[in-house]
Amino acid sequence: MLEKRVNKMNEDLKSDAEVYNIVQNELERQKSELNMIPSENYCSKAVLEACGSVMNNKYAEGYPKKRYYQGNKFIDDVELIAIERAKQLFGAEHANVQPNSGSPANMAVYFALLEKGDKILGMNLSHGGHLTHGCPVNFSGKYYNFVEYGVDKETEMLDMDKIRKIAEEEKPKLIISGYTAYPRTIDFREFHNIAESVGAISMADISHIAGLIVGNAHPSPFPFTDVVTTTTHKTLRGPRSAIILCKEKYAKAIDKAVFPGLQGGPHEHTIAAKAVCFGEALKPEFKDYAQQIVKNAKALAETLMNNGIKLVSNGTDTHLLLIDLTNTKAVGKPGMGKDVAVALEEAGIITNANTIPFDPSTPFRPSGIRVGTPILTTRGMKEPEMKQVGEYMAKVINDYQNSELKSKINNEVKELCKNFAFY
Ligand code: DSN
Repeated sequence: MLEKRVNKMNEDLKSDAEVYNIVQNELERQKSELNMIPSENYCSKAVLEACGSVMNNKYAEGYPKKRYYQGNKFIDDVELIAIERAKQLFGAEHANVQPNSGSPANMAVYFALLEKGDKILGMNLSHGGHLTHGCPVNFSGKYYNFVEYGVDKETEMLDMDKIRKIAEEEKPKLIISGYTAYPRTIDFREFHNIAESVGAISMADISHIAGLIVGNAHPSPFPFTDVVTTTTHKTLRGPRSAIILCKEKYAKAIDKAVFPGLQGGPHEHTIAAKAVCFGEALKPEFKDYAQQIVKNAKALAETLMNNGIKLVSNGTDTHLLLIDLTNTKAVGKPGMGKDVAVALEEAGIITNANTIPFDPSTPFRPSGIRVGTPILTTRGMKEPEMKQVGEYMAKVINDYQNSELKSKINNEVKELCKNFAFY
């Protein structure tokens, strides 16, 4: 069905042959490769259609019923639906659905609740924190005074006692939980308790696991966490965008920081697509999807570990696995993430190089590979396919310079993908 739609859309796109060909190539790539970047997903046909709808054509600075331009009756309708569905989905008191992406959403929270130079406690970037959680070259690291916690060296997991101690010593104004490369369950309740006990605001950036949270496959940060940000295109399987959810007492400040503080006209076509995404995630079958993502990640983890691949924290509770190549015998040296990610790509398996906790190499030559199961699960793959995919991955990682092997696996991957086409 979508294919027809895409093709129909592409009829008009043919007027620009160069772009048309690129879009067709990308469509084919998405179909024929195993896309395993944990922050990506294939959204539904309905979400894509909303993104490509005439809602694109309207300016709507302001908020529903309080716009600076006329002609926003239907835009208001769709934004109000998006807000109501977001609140219902997460059990949040307030939702701002206008942030264009995850980084501006986090920026809006800092702008709303902090002064320049205020202290924020966040996760060390090489242990899984996001750029906007204090990277020195990002606005966050430049404008705020970040102090950090990390994972325990032995378990490679969060140690809440240590985090509490740091919070008590540092007395930050904001404490951030939620990560881009942490495969284990996050104790949001304890994070909030720690924040409350030191007089800080608790913030959870649940971008990676939002879909798992609404699908009851990971504990929720609601209703206790003060502010929650999330992108909408990862496990939540919506359009490329973000939202902010918060307690009512922070609503005014958050709204003001998003508009007029940071953004102008909201992208109402994306807001329409977010409304569709939240509607889909409210359906009972989304819970099955979210839970299957985790089952698939666990099956993949087991196969990899059985084949001599070392995983950070020796497993996963989520959609994400982090491979430690320094402790994987066949590679066994620092800084090989990119080489192995390229080898996997040559075999039709798309992942990304990533730092691992206490990485002996640099962020430019990290020692890990980050892998996730949201897209393969969207395509309908289950545990047996994860075992197969894990075998493919292990073979490539354990013999990453073998061109013949990579080409053979690439052909097998293409065959596997034919049985699980989504678009
Ligand atoms: N780029 C996202 C990720 O891959 O996790 C975070 O912004």
